[in-house]
Amino acid sequence: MTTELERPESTGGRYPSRFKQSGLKARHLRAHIVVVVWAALALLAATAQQSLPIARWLAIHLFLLGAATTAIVVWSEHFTVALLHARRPDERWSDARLAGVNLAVVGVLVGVWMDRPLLIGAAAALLVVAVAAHLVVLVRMGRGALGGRLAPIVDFYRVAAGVLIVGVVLGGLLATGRAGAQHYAELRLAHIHVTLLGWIGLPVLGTLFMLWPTVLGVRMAERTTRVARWVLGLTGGGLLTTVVGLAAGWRPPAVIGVVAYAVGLALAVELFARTVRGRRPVSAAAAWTFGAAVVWLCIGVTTDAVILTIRPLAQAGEEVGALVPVLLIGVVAQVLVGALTYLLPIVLGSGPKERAAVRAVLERGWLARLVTLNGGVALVALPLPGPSGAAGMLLAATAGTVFIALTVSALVRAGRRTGESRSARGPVLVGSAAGAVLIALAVLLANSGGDTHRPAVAAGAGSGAATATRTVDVTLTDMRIRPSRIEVTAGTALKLKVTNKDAQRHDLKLDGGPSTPLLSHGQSRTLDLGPLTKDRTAWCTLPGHRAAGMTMALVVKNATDTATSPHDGHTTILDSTGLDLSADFSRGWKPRDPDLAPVPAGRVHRIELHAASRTIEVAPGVKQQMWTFGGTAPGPTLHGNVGDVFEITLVNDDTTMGHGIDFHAGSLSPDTSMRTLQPGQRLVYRFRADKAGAWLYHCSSAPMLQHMGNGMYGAVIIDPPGLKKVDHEYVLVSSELYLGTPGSAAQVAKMRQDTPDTWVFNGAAAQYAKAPLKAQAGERARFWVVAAGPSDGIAFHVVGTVFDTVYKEGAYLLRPGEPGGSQALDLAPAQGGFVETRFPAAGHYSFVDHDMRHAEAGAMGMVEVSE
Ligand SMILES: [Cu+2]
Repeated sequence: MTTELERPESTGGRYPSRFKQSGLKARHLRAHIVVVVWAALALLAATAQQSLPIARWLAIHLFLLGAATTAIVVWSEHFTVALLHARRPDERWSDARLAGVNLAVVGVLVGVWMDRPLLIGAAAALLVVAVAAHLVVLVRMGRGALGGRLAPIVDFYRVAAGVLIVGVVLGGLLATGRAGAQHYAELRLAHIHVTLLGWIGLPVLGTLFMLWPTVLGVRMAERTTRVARWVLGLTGGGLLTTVVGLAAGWRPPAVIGVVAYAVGLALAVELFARTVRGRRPVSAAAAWTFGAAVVWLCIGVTTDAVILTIRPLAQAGEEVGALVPVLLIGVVAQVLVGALTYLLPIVLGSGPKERAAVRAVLERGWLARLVTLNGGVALVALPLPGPSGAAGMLLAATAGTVFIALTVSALVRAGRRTGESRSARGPVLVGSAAGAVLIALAVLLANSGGDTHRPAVAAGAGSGAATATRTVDVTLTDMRIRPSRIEVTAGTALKLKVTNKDAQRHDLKLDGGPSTPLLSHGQSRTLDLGPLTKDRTAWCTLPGHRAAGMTMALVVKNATDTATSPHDGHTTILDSTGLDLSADFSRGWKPRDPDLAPVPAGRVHRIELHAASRTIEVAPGVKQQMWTFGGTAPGPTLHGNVGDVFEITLVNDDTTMGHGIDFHAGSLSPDTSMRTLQPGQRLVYRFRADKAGAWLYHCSSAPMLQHMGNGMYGAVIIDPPGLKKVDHEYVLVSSELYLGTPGSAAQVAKMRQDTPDTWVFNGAAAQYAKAPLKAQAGERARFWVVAAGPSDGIAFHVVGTVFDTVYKEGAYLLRPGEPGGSQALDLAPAQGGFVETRFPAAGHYSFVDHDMRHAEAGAMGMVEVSE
């Protein structure tokens, strides 16, 4: 028994006959345009990782959920018809299912983008319905159909559809926050395995059983049916075991399942390898592309098994996550490329001549593209330092972009012939696809320009032929340059081999040049200084690093010029001229809203925080560059109940330096969650607020004095259980403020000496004196106070009132009805609490830091109480 697919085209096969029905051809054309548009959007998102929120998530899901899913739904239905000799399912329903899938995908993507849990839930439900309908059709086509010896392949599609439903449910739980905090890491792992190895991996394997010999132009091996059954049993069963193991947080079954999957994969690969003959394949381009994809799948599955074996599940997520781009590009993109290269000519061409023409377009430069793409994947996969990963992505993206462009051009040609193009729809779709590709290309080109690998400029090199030469190893570590002082005799030609051993990036610049580029961890550069005739200094140019002590002196012995005063560098120093607190803030200035917003619905609170520099009016008429979380200093106040989970995505939008974050409200190992993120990096910081209190959060990157002193802090308020409602609930974060260029020597000196220019509530001096809080006589108010420092605490007092409630650092010191009263809430740096009082009558009640140096310099405000 043979199927039409077993007849290679080169032998004059009848396969294309089905596509002669122009309706089917037009539908396939449309479906492929959709695939191309999804793929192009994914490429675009992948290039925008620095600027777009959730860009990495978007790129992965645009590609897998958009492009790959559309392709799998279309082709699995088509192949099922062909393999089972079944009747084609009703066209309109097929279209409806495909539309449902695509609509659902749009809903999921938009829902996650805009953080709308309801939309995510509804879209996920629609996706489940559409995929379930697809599954039903695949199952029903089996009934009464003749079947063939390739019938088991259809089972791959059926199992995959069932698996996608599981994947969507898991993804929905994760995206809407229903997964909870404890099992988040394990469920995410389960989601990744189900979707990548199941929904994508199984149809790919199944299809290859028939497509591989077809592409090679050889007969299918006799034992294909048997092997296919075994492979499905091992991979499907293994996947089920893995997912159950992961979901239950139990490692042994997870490992066993992946190993079973790997054994199944090995069986398939063995069959594929034996199918290869010396003959010239029908499409060498498709054959090599499929071959490469299978190799990456094997590498991915093996690495996955190793990671799950040696890492605790809670920590395996990050490493498995690093595999995702490898599988995405190496396997999924490559299988798509191979399948389209072989199948599109069959779909689009109506005779051998036309087919050959389409194939010629799609195979243009295939060998170069194959090498580029796989070289790129290898660079991404290998644990090489810094820029090689980005270079790999760029290579792979270039190959992908070229293929998309070729596909678009093939589709455009076919569209012209089908007559479909007479309606406006075809050109519009093709046009938008082409536009997306062009934009992707432009972004890629734009992004590829900004590398820092200019060679170090040699100053005076070569002029000291007769002088002694000395090379010194210099390391950058712990915010220090070691050695910090080098002495040489006059005329010595000096070379510095600079190595960065710090987790943060640093560079080394000498006064008057040369300088190294920014060095990542482990990178080194040699600077040739030539013969040294006078003292010189060197430092790290990253903001604040020089002030924190990253300087080095090069001292010439016996030199006539013994001046050792360091140069002043290139930082402009803004001297504090004293603040005029009686002046007005600029027009359009708005005070920071001091009201505590109610606890948002749900037990999981998701916040995306961007670390970025902003210029902010910090005192009447005084603007200052601040380092911020979320564009404000202090950063946004988080509010929750005991037991709530906070999922903070920190994105470092700062282009010049690294930042991290530390939430005092949760307890967890600082090692990974509080690490420094380099520019463009992101981190998901998840903690459960198990204890009530007014907590500080702040930047966790060195030097913390500068990062906090420049504004990177905020408050987390966790209500104690049973907290009574009051008429007004305010949050006041107190801090010092240091004017001047952030990181400059003068500003950092003020921080070190604890001589701030002003003390402030919520980031601006005297702001609530200019814009008083409003209340009515007899109303009850609660003041949450957090002392952010970085160095000074606070004695919070409201003039004209007595506090009847004091809650400090997790406990009540005083409750209403007790005989005592309180006058000030004293907090050391990083402490927090609240006080409550009732305003007895109309009037102007000042609130202050009762350290009068602080109050008079800005730490004061007003509650205006009316009748
Ligand atoms: Cu920072």
